[in-house]
Amino acid sequence: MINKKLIEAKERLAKTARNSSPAATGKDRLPPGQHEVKNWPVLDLGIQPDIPKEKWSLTISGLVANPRQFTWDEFMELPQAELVRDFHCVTTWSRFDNHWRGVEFKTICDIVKPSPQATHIVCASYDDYTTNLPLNVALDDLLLVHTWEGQPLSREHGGPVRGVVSKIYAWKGAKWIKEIEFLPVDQPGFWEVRGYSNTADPWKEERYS
Ligand SMILES: Nc1nc2c(c(=O)[nH]1)N[C@H]1C(S)=C(S)[C@@H](COP(=O)(O)O)O[C@H]1N2
Ligand SMILES: [Mo]
Repeated sequence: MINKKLIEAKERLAKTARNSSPAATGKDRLPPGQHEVKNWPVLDLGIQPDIPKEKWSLTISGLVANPRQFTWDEFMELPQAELVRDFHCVTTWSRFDNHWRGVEFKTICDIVKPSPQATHIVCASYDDYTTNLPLNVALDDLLLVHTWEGQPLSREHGGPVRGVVSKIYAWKGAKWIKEIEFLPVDQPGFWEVRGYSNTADPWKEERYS
C-alpha cells in the first residue's frame, strides 16, 4: 500500500510553500536553499517494490518507430555510460559526485527512434509512480542507472534500474523504472499533479507549482 499520509503531508507542504520566497543563494555548486549531505537518504511512497533482475524489464512505448521491451540481459548489452553527477532532492539535500553506471536515455532513443510528434516522455515505475520530462531535457540529462559507487543499485534506491537526473530535482528520476512512454503532449506525473513544479530547476528553486 502506498503511504497516503506521507503523500498528503507533502502535498500540503507544496501548497503552503509555493508562495514563500526562495532562500538565499548558497555556495557555487550548491543550488539555493540546499545543503550538502554525505549519506544518501531514501525517499519513496511507502513501498519499495522487490523486482529481481530476471523479472525486471523496460518497455518503450508510444510515439516511436520501434517499440521495444528490454530484458535485464538486453539492457546490459546496450552501450554503457559512466557519469559522475550531483543529486539534488527537493527536500533540500544535495549529494555531490555520485558515480553512476547505466544506459543513457539518448542511447535508447537511437534504437527506438522517437517520431517527430513526440515532445515529452512519462517514466512509470513498479510502485505506480510516474514522472514526466520534456524530450530535450531527457536527451540531455536522463541516465538509466543500475550501478552506484561500483555496487549494484540497492532496492531501496530503486534497483535494479532507476532514472537519474542531475540538472533538475531528483523526483524527476523514477526509481524501479518499468516503462518510458513517448507522448505528443506534456502529461504531469505523480508529484507534478500534487503541487510540485513541472520544470523543477534547482538553480531557479522551482520546487512548487
Ligand atoms: N518509483 C519511484 N521513484 C521515485 C520516488 C518514488 O516514490 N517512487 N520518489 C522520488 C523522489 S521524491 C526522490 S527525492 C528520489 C529519491 O531517490 P532516493 O530515495 O534514492 O534518494 O526518487 C524519486 N523517484
Ligand atoms: Mo523528493
